[in-house]
Amino acid sequence: MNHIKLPNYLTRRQAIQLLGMSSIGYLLSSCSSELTTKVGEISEPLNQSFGELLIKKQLLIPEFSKSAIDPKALLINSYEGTPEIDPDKYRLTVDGEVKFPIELKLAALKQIPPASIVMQHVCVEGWAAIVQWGGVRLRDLAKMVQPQDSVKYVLFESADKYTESWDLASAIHPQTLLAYQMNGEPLPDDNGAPLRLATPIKLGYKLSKWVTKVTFTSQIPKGGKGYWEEQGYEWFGGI
Ligand SMILES: Nc1nc2c(c(=O)[nH]1)N[C@H]1C(S)=C(S)[C@@H](COP(=O)(O)O)O[C@H]1N2
Ligand SMILES: [Mo]
Repeated sequence: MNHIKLPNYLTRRQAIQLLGMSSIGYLLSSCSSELTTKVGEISEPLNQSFGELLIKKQLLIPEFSKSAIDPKALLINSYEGTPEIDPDKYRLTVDGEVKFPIELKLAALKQIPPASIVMQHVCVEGWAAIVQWGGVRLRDLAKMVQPQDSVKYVLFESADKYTESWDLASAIHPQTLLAYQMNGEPLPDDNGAPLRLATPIKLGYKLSKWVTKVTFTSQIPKGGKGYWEEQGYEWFGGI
């Protein structure tokens, strides 16, 4: 709409109505100060502290029914094969800008009240599958370590050196899990045992398998956006 000359007595909003543009079209094409406000609203959770986000009602994605689960549809997608992890020696580190960093054994993780979700896993390579995941809510781990107000992002490290970085709001969404169980069974090694990310709000490549470390931080380090993101995949990776 920047190429179209509009009478300058019209406000931008009236002009948009005249041109019949949707607000999203407006959002994408406008360069007014209203745009800054709108983008600000969209990225607002990034500026919200852990405490605020915890009490904020986050939109829940409807679950699929158990009968929709299709185990064969879930393909294995690993950039470098399955790493060997001794479950007895395994520890999950949760650290960063937090009040109480922790290291948890699997047995300790399994003492946290579990959550389950039946969701669609979507891989950008062109396949999708309905899967049930069971495990701990990442928000419950966050409550344990208590991120400081400076925190905006969460970094994930995996045993195969895969890395991920997320916005805090998505990480502590009530449906975001660190799963140790899949389709009613213990999580198979190839699918990320002993612990992997699962959530209906992010694409497959955001869902790190074999997670060993979760770091709450105010900054994503240079080169640390994520394994695929550093090669050009979109960072937010929302569904
Ligand atoms: N550590 C690690 N996590 C990973 C990957 C990987 O290569 N390494 N691949 C990602 C991609 S692209 C997808 S689609 C899913 C696949 O999960 P699945 O193998 O359990 O189907 O894992 C994601 N998490
Ligand atoms: Mo993927």
